Order: sequence, then C-alpha cells, then structure tokens
Amino acid sequence: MKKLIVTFGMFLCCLIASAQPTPTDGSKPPMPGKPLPPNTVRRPQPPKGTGPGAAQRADKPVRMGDQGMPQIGGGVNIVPQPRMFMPKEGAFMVTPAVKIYVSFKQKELKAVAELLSVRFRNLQGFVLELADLDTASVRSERANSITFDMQPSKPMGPEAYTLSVTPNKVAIVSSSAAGGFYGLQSFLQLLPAEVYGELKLLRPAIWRVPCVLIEDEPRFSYRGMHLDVSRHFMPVEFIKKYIDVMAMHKMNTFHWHLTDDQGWRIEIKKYPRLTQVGSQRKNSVVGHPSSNPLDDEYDDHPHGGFYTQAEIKNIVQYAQSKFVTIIPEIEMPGHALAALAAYPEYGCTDGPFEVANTWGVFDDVFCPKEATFKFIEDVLTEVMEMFPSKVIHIGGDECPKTAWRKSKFCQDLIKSKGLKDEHELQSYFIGRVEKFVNSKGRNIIGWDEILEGGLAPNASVMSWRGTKGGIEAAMQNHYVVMTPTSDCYFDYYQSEPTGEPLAIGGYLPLEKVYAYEPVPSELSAEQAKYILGTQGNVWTEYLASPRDVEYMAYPRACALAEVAWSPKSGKNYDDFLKRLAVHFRRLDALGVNHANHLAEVRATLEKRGNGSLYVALKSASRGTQIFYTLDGSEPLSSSNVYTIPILITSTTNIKAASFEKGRKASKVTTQTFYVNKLTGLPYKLTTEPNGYTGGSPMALADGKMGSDERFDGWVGLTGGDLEATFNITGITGTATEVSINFGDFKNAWVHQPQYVTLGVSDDGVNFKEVSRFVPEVNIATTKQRITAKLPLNGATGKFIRVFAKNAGKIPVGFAGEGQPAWLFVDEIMMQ
Ligand code: TNX
Repeated sequence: MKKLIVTFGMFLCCLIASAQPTPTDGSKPPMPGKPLPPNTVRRPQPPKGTGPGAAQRADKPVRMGDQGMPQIGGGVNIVPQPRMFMPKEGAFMVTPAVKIYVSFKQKELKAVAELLSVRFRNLQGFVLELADLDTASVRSERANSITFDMQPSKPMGPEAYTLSVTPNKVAIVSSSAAGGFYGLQSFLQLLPAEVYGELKLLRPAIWRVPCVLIEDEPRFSYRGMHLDVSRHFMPVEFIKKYIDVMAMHKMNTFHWHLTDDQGWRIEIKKYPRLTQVGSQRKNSVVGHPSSNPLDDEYDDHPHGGFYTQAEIKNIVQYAQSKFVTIIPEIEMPGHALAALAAYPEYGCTDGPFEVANTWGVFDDVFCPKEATFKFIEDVLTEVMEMFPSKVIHIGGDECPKTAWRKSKFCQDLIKSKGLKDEHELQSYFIGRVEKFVNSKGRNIIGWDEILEGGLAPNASVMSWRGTKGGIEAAMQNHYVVMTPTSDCYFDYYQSEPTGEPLAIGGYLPLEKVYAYEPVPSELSAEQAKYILGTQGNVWTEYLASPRDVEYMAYPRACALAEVAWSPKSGKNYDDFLKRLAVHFRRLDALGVNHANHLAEVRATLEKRGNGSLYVALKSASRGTQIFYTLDGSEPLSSSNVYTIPILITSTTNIKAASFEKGRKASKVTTQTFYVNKLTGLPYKLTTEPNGYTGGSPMALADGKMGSDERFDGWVGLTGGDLEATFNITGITGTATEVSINFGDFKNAWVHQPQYVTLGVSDDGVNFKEVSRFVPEVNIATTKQRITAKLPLNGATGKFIRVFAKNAGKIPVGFAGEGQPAWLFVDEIMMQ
C-alpha cells in the first residue's frame, strides 16, 4: 500500500480556548451621580486601623441581656448575585431587642415579615416583635429595627427591592410584597448559614449582618424549576421543601409534571379511576431499558401515589406564600398511558392498556374523539379550580402518530377536517384544547412539538429540543420559556458517570449551566422580548427519592437561578464558585442533599509551539492539591503531585484526584488521551455544530474520545453534514489511514452517517476523494460506536477533508421519527 507523505513544518496552536468571563467590576471607584452598571460591587476603602473584624467591633453590639452571647456572621455572598451591591463599614446586630416594622394593612407583606420573626423564634428562642409601621410614632427614627417598607406607587420593577443594612437599622423597600420577599431572601443570606437550620441553637448568638446597600431586580420574569412526579411520586412535604429552596433562589415558577405514562398523580373527582388505577404501576424497569421490554429486568414492588385535591390546594397556597406560581402539566395527546389504563375508551383501540412500567415513548395515545375532548375538558376544569395559574401546561411532546395512522376514525377525521396529515391532527388537538382553556380565561403552554402543524393562537412554548422551537415561536410573537436539554436538563450527569448515581445519560456540568444564555442570538431585540425566561427540568425516571432529586437539582439550580435573575454582564463563574462554597453551608443547614463536584479534577490537552503535547490538571476548589498516576493505579497522596502540565508522547491514561490535608477531596478523574498525528491540530468546520460543541473548538482532535454514556466530547450536528478540513503541512512521517468515530444512539435521535469520505488536496480548495466508507445498515437501538476507517491509498497532499453525510430525517419507528437526526462525531485520528 502506498503511503501518504507529509512534510514537517512548525505550527502553533492554542488548543484550549481560554474563557474570558467578564469580571464583576470590583475595582472601579464609585462615580457619584452616575447610575451603576448592572451587577456592580462598590468596595469602600476601610479607614486606617479597621479591618473586617475591627469595623464590626467598632459598633456597639452589646445591649441589655446580650452579655456572653457569641457573635456570628459572615460577608456578602448572595446567590443569585444581586444587580448591584455596595458593602459598607460596620454591621447590624440582631439581638432580642430588634423590632420588625411592617404595615399591618399590607397583609401579604406582613406574612413575609412573620417568616423572619418565626425563624428567630425557632432558632434562637427569642421573638423579634412585629410592630405596625402605620402606628409607629416616628417613622424615620426607628433605631434597632428591620423595616419592610412597601410603597406600591414607587417606580420600581414588580419584583425589585432595595436592601439597606446600616449599624442602626435594616430597610427593605419595594413596590410589591414579592419585592419584600426577595429582599428578605437576600437579608437571610447575609446572616450566618445557621439561620436556615431547623434546630434551636444550643447557645443563642448575636447574629452579625454586614452593612451593605443592595439594589436588585430580576433579569427575567420567568424563573422556573420543573419536577416530574409521575415517573416517581414525591411526598407532599418534599414538594413544599422543593418550593422553599426554589424561592430561596428567587425562582418564581414551579412546573409540576403531574401525569405521564407511568402514573397519574392528581385526584380528579369526576374520574376516580385516574388515581385508583392510573396512579399505580405493578413494578419498574431496573436500569436503562433496552429496545425490547421483554429483555429487561424489573423490580419486585409496585409504585404509586397521588395528591388529593385538598393537598394540592394546600400546596398551591403554600407556594403563593413564597411567591411561587405553580403551573400544572396534564400531558396530552401522548404520554397518556396511565390515563388510558383507567379509561381505555379514550384511546384509539379498545386496549386494554397498562400503566407503563418502563421508560420511553409509547404508541398508545389519546384519540381525538368527541368523548376524549369532553374527558379532557372535565379534567382541565377541575385542574383550573385547583390551580389559579394564568397558564396551564398541556404537554404536547413526543406523541407518536402510529395509533392515529392505523385508526380509521383518525384518518376519516383528517379528511373531514381537511387536514394534511397526523401532524396537523396533533395541531387540531392542541387547538381545540386551547380554545377550551382560553374560554376559562387561561392560556396554554406546551412543549415545542406544539409548533408542528401550526401553533395555537395564544399558546406559549417551552423550547426543549434545543433552541429552534423557541426561536420559531418568538419569531411568531409567541411567548417562550427556554429549557433546552443541552443546558437545562438536570437529569443528565453532572460529572463523570463513575461514582455517580445512574442517570438518563447526557452531560451537563455546573459550569455549562452557569454559562447558559437564554436569549438566542438569532433573535432581534424586539423578538427577544418574547423570551420570558428559563427553567431547569428534573425528570425522575432514575430519581426514586427526594434525596436523588436534590442531588441532581442542586447546585445546578443555583447556577440557573443566577442565569435567570442576575444581569448577563456581571456573570463570573469563579466568583459564583466562591459564593457557592458559602452557599453550600446554607443548603446543608436546610438538609438539601446537594451534589458537590467543586474539587473534581479536569484534564485538558495543551499543544505547545514546538509541537509537544501536555496534559493540564485543574480543580475549581482552592486549598486542595492534585495527585495523579499514569500507570492505571488509584491516585493516593503518595502519588505524583501535580505542579506543572505533564508532557505526553503517546496514548496516555491519567488518573487524578484532589486531596485536602492528605485526604481525598474528590472522586478520581480518569482520562485517556489518544495521541495520533492529528492530536492538537487545528481544523475548520464548514458547518458549526449546534448544541454539542464537544466542549472546545478543538474537540475533534483534542485526544479525548466522546463518551457514550454522558454524550460529552462529541461534536453534534442536527440535520447537518460534517465537513472538517485539516491543514497537515506540519505533520511528519507517513500515514496510512484516517479513522473517525460516530455515535449511533437511536433512542437519543443520534444516527450513524449515511456515508463518509476522505479527500486530499494541495490547495485546500479542490479535494480528490481517496476513500469512502458506507456503514452497514443498523437498526439496533442499543448504543453503538461506529468507526469509519478510511485508507489514504497512497495519496499525498497538504490538506485532508473528512465529510460525513447526516442520516437525514429519522425513519419511522425510531424515537423522534420525522425529525432531523443528530450526527455525533469524535474523534478524528490519523495513523
Ligand atoms: C424527554 S422533555 C421527555 C420526558 C423525559 C425526558 C428525559 C420532554 C418534553 N419529554 O418525557 O422524561 O426526555 O430527559
């Protein structure tokens, strides 16, 4: 076989794109008279002889009865970061003598003030007395007080507040009770983390609140968290806790996914079988289901549970007290098996149907008969009685058209209504339901599939399959909540799967959530106004308990809360991490089972000017040391200590972990770097990847292989072909073959390419095809990795180009049928 001869030359390459976050501007002096830019910190210079501790000592904290109480308190570490804050000298001391002032006429705000006074009674054993602001004799001279001051006529945003802490008093000013509530959340975060605890302190303390001025308001009006209680039921007490923790992060919308194939969880009086039958499943699949349910293993116990109407009303009220709106979701026309198990007459066949005991998408869906619409209207009527939310979620996602295709009734309906196909039938379905919901003075929101076949006139859209649906809807002047899988799915892995609880797949580390920008760049400023905000989704196929939910939701929800609340210009991941370390103590006090991967080690490849390859190791946690091995053994505190990037010359497996005081502080990171002739070489893509970038612009040649399980590392194109061009003039020696890996994960809409070609060129413009690879037809839905080997067949040249043809539309019978397939590529190697 002839060989490709390439000549050696020098090339420079910077493999790691250095992220340049905009720092929060802490250095500029205050500019009197000028409005502060968003997310600004002004730091006063402490006068001589005062340090952080001294400043606080200078104030007179000790009052009657305070003797002997220790002082505890911290700095300003608020999550989400306020729009503007200015730390000041001194501190306010919360002693038993402090009074809380609020107008007793402002009932909602008074309830907010009570939340604070109750907190102290529970923890400290003393009551902070509430006094009526309207009868307080000297309004302006309330020393030693915390005042909630609401002035509805004040020109402030509906959720805005200012919080001023001086040594004498605390004032929270707002134009609404919600603003007062958010001011309180910030105030609580100025107190020691113990304020979030449930247990009475053994020894009452004086709580020291650092002086600060905060002016704050949210960037987006919709700041949401979702929870699926169908796949696994979650108890009432946990739902309340989930709402509490959301509200603490200034999130204001709880999207409650109440029905699905695996369980109907909301009592409907007119249809008792929905909960009698539909809320129970006989068992659950263990692990990831395969393509054939008969091959799978199932556990040996039933799963059930539902919320009574009384419980729901109670939760709705509870959420209102925390300024959280609950949007209930009733799934239709798909994800309806639990309902059909109870009332088979609303399906397209006679059934019988069973509540699903495995995960996925099922062909049996609601049939658009008059009786079905009557049923849905009855259900929604009761739902709207329980939930005052202006918006009702009607699902709309993942509705296979198989049953409708086979049904004579549906085919006749398509003809008689003059519809084009089953997609227009889905649109007809949603449109009818929308009309009904609108007639009750409410609006619908649905997953982005409701765009297919035409959007119902007043519907809002939740964009989950990437951003395309959101962009389309906003361009049609419909409101949008952005919740793309790539950035907002908290059921994805947040770390390397080893040592993590089983997740659905995917990879969404904290940093990626933090970096998420909800307004797609494709939109004009006018269209961008339709982006209401963003939401984190917690699907519970693999989350069986509240503890599992918390582990996946936090701290990623902290990051998303900051995306939704704080100004874009002030984003700074390092600063967020610093605050998060403090914030973890609050979550701990609340008993939130949050994940913590801050000490984990990341390994990345660097290519130096002389062509040498180095592996750099990094952990986000300060005060830890990294130890590593290259021989496959577990890293210990006696292994190699990491100081500078490690030179590698051939394929290398690195295991690394960080240690604090000799003890392991993270789990072990294992990373193989596949060294070949293309490693570290820059390339050009004709079409940029959408959604899946592989983590860096060098992902196809970064030495790291895409992971089947977490989906990271892959360069992903939806609908598009891959065309990657390498300039190889700098490469030495001979090469015989180029190999490329593709993902074939059909359940996740990722399909192998139709074919792959290798071209060679001298000018980088005219390429000659030197070999072609056509993968074997593969209908398996289990995850597979396809390797295309393309011999160079003796060709020579200065450039090589790899072209891979996308599978196109997903064929009938596979998940996402009719949608554009994803092409997943990684890594491209040359031997
Ligand atoms: C897709 S997101 C679904 C859910 C699954 C989820 C798992 C959406 C509208 N549908 O039914 O639980 O993926 O990530």
